[in-house]
Amino acid sequence: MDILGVVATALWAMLPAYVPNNAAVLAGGGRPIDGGRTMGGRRVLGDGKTWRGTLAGTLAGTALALALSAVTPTVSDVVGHELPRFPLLAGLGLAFGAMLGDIGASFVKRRSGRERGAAFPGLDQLDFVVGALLCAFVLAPSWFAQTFTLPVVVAILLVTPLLHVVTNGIAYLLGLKNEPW
Ligand code: CTP
Ligand code: K
Ligand code: MG
Repeated sequence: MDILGVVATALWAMLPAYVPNNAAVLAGGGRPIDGGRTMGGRRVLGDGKTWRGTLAGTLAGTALALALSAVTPTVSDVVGHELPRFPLLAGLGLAFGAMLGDIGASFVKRRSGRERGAAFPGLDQLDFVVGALLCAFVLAPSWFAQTFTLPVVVAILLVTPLLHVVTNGIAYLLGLKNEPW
């Protein structure tokens, strides 16, 4: 596979993992997952991780995966490269895993004394990637093995932080997010 094919596959396969965090920003609010509980004097997760945001993000990413599957042949023709379809469990794994990774990062941030919204460079850009890949591996192992070859994973790890910085910067400028990360 040439480098464009690798990057196209990486971006396409991760779309269901990119969308959940943004959907959560739009839909978030309401009851926090940790119910306000603390651990060692700090919130377990904080007010930024809500049931509604998590559900909305998971549904949005899963729905996107199903929609992408429907247009995979067309888009593959346009791109000139055979892109993967998403079985339901693959889409669900990527979307829910992205949310879980983000939640895990908030747990780590609170334990390290960072308040809600504080930046944690590196973790902020890759938490959801690690969560999405792990969850997809667990829920759809054979699809995972076919799709995420080593070059594709390397491309994901290189391109995602750039995309994350750009999309969050835009969300901040549009007034949708309180911080540009
Ligand atoms: N959000 C949500 N539920 C989630 C993830 C995000 O409701 N599982 C919403 C919240 O309104 C949150 C916003 O999306 O404030 C931005 O998400 P994020 O930057 O991940 O949260 P922060 O508020 O920055 O909190 P943290 O420091 O814990 O990351
Ligand atoms: K985050
Ligand atoms: Mg934040």
